[in-house]
Parts: sequence; structure tokens; C-alpha cells
Amino acid sequence: DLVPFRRALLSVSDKSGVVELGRALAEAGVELVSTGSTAKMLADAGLPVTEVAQVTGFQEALDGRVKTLHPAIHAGLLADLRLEHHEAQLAELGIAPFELVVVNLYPFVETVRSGAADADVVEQIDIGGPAMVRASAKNHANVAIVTDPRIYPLIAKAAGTGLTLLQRRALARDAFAHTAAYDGAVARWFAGEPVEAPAAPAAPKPEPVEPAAAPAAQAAPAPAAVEASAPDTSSATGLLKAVGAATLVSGLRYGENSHQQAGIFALPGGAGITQAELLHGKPMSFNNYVDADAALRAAFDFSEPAVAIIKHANPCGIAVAAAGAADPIASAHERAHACDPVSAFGGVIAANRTVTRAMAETVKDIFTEVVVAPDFEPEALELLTAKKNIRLLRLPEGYAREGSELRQVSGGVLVQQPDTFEGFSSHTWRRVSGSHVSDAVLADLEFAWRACRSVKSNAILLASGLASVGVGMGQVNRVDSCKLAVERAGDRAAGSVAASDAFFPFADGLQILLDAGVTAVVQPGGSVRDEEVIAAANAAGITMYFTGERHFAH
Ligand code: 93A
Repeated sequence: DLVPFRRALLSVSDKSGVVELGRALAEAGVELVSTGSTAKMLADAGLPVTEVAQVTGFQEALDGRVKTLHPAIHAGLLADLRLEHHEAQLAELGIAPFELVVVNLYPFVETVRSGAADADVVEQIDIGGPAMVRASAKNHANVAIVTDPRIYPLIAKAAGTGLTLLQRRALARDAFAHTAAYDGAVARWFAGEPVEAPAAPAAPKPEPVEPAAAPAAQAAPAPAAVEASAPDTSSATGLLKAVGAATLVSGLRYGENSHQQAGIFALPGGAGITQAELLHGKPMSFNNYVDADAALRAAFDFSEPAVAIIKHANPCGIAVAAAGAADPIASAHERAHACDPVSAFGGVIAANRTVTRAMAETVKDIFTEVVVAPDFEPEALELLTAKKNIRLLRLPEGYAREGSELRQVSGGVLVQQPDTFEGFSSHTWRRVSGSHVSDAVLADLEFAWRACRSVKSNAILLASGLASVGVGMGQVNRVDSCKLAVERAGDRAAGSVAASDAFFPFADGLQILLDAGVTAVVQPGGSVRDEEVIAAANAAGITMYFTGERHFAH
């Protein structure tokens, strides 16, 4: 999806770096078209450049108010060359398309700040510049729009190749943010308010990336009406904004340990654990929140009735309801608990369905810190509230994970999209050893593969009958995770299936699973020693699938 640069339009007020960029483009054989003083600067540097006036056949008019506002320019910016009739019309009109547009706008804010008279300020409201920026950004399928001199080096580097669609999209995002910020300042000036500079652009990005995945630079200050509603946390900037607007829900007795002070804050518009209602029990602790959230992630990753039991942020049991179970959520709980009853002692349970009386019957006899669920049947509440030490949490309606995740590191934060990738269908997997397996085994593999992404890496999860039977988590090598999973599964390891959150770097980890009698394995593949790993699977006569993607959770 690279669009090579053939013709570039340059029209900049801030001329820094434009000659160097122009030179790189000209050397790569790109034709340069430019406005008045930008063209002069390029020509003075000895670069071949065509004046916009030559292209339009029109001299700059009305003291420069009309320079580029002409079909000969705008048709070249807006033609979608994926469409035959656009291409034909352009040819008919004798207009050539642009693949690269470099524009920055009249210095409106700087002019206001300089104390200039109103008439001079008005003259610095750029009209033709934003029109080119917006047209090119709209047409990002064909055009790369550059508004920030700090990314000229990237553009110069790509002069001979052009940019990818992903890069052009990121540039379009920045471009619209840029014109929105610009118009925001103009509007504030008309309102008699202080015109702050458009939001400070973030550090130059070496490579613009997909909008949702990266913090958007140069985000425009949102209009007041939008500001009042909850920020959209699907983008990094939205999430950071939401964090800035978070409100204290309550102080907590202490943090991870009794000597650490702590509190919990809620994001505006959030519909998660912080908005859950404590129906019974002592206040939630810091660790309760962390575990309850991990439990919710695991349970709500399944569309079928599912239960996850968490200890220290790791699942010690995940299961979906047995086929045809009379009380599906009770069945899921019973089977999740059976995975590792020793570890489930003092655990945090999440159910993705209403907790029924039947589920409560079992839970009440197990020491449990927290049960969190969308709701509780009245009889379930009656049974469980009889237990003094259990906390019962009802989720807010529309419970949902945030669209971005944030992790603190020293001096900053890491932001990423959550791992909600839906590639769990075995149709997309590659069988690399053994023969076809039954539908039931395939279903177990799909279950195990999904469940293991809720387990901290290195994760090995053994499953049987759509329930985990042994989980090896959080080890610093995969062999130990395999040993742990097998040991926890005991005699249930034989005949189970296994999922590994990332590839086996050697055959040794897999061999532990094979020795324990695991019959099928799903893992991402992609190790340099895949051949060795596949050979071990073949030697044991088991079926192994490669998914092509991994599910680390750190
Ligand atoms: O005066 S405008 O609103 N009308 C236009 O047609 C137009 N075309 C480009 N402003 C216009 N521009 C702006 O001129 C660009 O946004 C850029 O900031 C500036 C570059 O002009 P020059 O190359 O003459 O310095």
C-alpha cells in the first residue's frame, strides 16, 4: 500500500527544514509545486520548483487571500485514484495529482500574542492552508499530509519510496488534530478568551503508527461540551485524559501491604470494578481489587457461562459450563474449583452470569474473599450474606474493560490496546504434527488457548472438558511452567490438552507435557527450533497446532 511520491505541494509559513526536505524530494525525482515565498526559498536554494500560479493560471489575488484555493490544486489533492472515473476526470481536466502535501499555517496565535491590531490578526487566519490540509487528510488513501516540520526527516528518508497507508492514516489524524486546534484558537480569540497555543505536540514520532495504537500527538483541545462527557478510553490520549479526570472512590485501608497507603479512583464513564456495588462484606482491599479485576478479565473473555478463580492475580481455575448442565454457572464454578481446590482457598471468584442459588450452595462452604458477578439471585444472596467474611460485588450494567490499558513505569506510563484479539478459531490454526482430532478435543484446545491468555507468562494451561485441570503460571522459564501445570493436574494430565501462551524455545518443556500424557497442544509457533519441537510432538504421536499469534501477559 505504498504510494510513491511523484508530485509534492509545499506551502509553509514556518520555513524551517523545508529546503532540506525539498532537496531530498527533488533528488528522488519528485516534482515540487509551491506557493509564493516558499517557492522563492526553494528556488533560491537552487531547487527546481513550479509556482502554484503557474499551475492554476491565476496570480495570487486579494493580497494573497486566494493563492491555492483553485480546482487545479484541490482536484489534485482530492482525486481518489483508486477510482477509475476520478483518474479519467483528472486527465480530462489536465490536472496532475499530488501524493505529498507539506503545509503549516499562518502563525495566528503568535500574531495575537504579539499584540497586533485586530485587522492584522484577522489577516493571519489561514483559509487556504487548512483547506489543503483537510483535503489531503481526507484523501489519505492517496496523499500523505505533513504539518509538522519535526517529521521532515522521516519524509526525506521516504522520498524515494513514499509512505504506507498506516503512516498516511497517522498523518491524517495529526492533520485534523492540527486544524482543529488552530480553529479552536481562532474561536477563542473571537470569544475574547486567551488563545492558548494548540496543545503542545508530543515528541516527534520516528514512525507514525495506527491511530488507536499510539498516543495521538497534537490532540486538539476538545470543545467544552465534549470535555464534560467521558473521554473515549480506546485511544491512549483518551485514557490519559480520563485518568486526569478520575475521582477518588475511597481511601483503602492500605495498599499491597499494611505499611502502604492507598486509594481507589474511578474514571469518568467507567463501567468496571470501581463502579461495582458492594452488596455485602468488609470494604474491598487493594489486593481484592487487583484480583477481582483479573478474575473478571478471565471470566468475561468467554461468551459461554464461565467462572474464573484468582489468587495473586493468576487463575487457579477457569471453566465454562459443562454441555447440558442444569445450572450452567454453578457447573462452571464447580469445574473451575476442581482445577486446584488447594489454591482456591481464599480466592476471588468472578462469574460472567448471575450467581445462582446452586452456585452459592457450593461457594458458601469454601473460604472465599470476593465473589464478583453481574448479579446474584435473591436466594444466592441469602446464602452468601450469612458468611461474614465474604465480599459480594455486583457489577455495573454494561460492565466493560477500558479500550486501552495503562501501566506505570518510572518517569511515565505505558499504554497499549488490551489483548482482546479474537483469533481463537481453530480454522485459522496450522496443524504441524499428528492427525485430525475430534471436535471435542478441538473445542478443548480452543478453550485452553483462550483461557491461557488470562494467565501470567510463562503460561501453560492444561484443559479437559472445557475446564482447566492444571495451570503453570508466572515462571521465568517455560519448562518450570510445564512442570507446574503437570504437577497440579496430577493424574488428570494424561489425556488433557495443553496451551502455551508463547512458543516453546526448545523441546524440553513440551517433552514434560508429552511424558505426562498430554494428547494435543496449541501454541503460537515461531521459534527458531520449531523443527525440534515438532519432531518431539511427532515422536510422541500427538497433534500440535500453531496459531501464529501469542498471548503474553506480564
Ligand atoms: O491566504 S490564505 O488563506 N489563502 C490561500 O489560498 C493559501 N494558500 C496557502 N492562505 C494560504 N496559504 C498559506 O500560505 C499556507 O497555509 C502557508 O501557511 C502560507 C505559505 O505561503 P508562502 O509560501 O507564500 O509563504
